Amino acid sequence: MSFTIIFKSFFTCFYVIYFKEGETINLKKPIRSITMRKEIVMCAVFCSIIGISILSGCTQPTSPSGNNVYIQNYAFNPSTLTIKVGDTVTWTNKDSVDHTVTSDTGVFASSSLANGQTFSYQFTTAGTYAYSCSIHPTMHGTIIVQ
Ligand SMILES: [Cu+2]
Repeated sequence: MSFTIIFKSFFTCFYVIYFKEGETINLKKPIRSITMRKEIVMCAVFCSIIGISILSGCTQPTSPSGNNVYIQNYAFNPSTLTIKVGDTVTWTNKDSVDHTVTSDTGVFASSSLANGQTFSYQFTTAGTYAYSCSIHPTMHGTIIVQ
């Protein structure tokens, strides 16, 4: 899907240039004009940037695999994670701002996590553990230990 968008943008642009020049699309035809070549290169770069921007805007954050929680876009992802007794959960801060992983009932508490930093906690008792970020109290997550 990603490459399709970039490819489409590029060829739409390519088509516009050819159309503007009063020619039809013929990819086998050599591009003689240096100005046109420059234009096309610029266009390709521009379209790639646009394509990538659209993509990054459209891409929903994907949930990490295993007993991992990503802290991204001011949210815990997944917000609810179900694990087994004895499992260790690792939180990774993917945001550029600091966050914490703080149990609502005082069971665990991380220090302030900068971008790329992680916090792990092993759950040895079954139950439902609600937690939040102490810096941003609107950020909530739940670990269900079965
Ligand atoms: Cu936070």
